[in-house]
Amino acid sequence: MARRFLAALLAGAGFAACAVAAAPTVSDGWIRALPGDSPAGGYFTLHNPGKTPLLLTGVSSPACGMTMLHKTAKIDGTVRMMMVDNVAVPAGGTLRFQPGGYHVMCMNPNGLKPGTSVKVTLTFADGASLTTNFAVKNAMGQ
Ligand SMILES: [Cu+2]
Repeated sequence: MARRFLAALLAGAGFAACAVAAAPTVSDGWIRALPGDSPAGGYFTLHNPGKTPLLLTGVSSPACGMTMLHKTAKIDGTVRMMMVDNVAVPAGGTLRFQPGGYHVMCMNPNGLKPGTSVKVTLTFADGASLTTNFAVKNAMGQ
């Protein structure tokens, strides 16, 4: 009886491992801490190994208070930041959130200390989420 239960458990674990293999990954996450209470930009590389597009719908961190997904773009010759509801990563694609492009805006930073790291959670349209550590860097990005 116990052996049978174990076999079922292992089969379940194998299935879970397969599902994880196609899960999105985040790398090179960092946040630019600015002096005072200035909003801080968050940057990272998001890879979608799946066979369908991945839709990022939100990013949150206890160190950010409110957050927004932003895109920096030139409109009528002026560089502006626009709020976006979501960001799509094509199947098998990689999207870099970087200065001058897509980024996360950390609106109410608290306790962002260069040299430390903070937990950041990405949420997707299918309800999945991914928590990872972002390095806190100074205004120079160091
Ligand atoms: Cu912004």
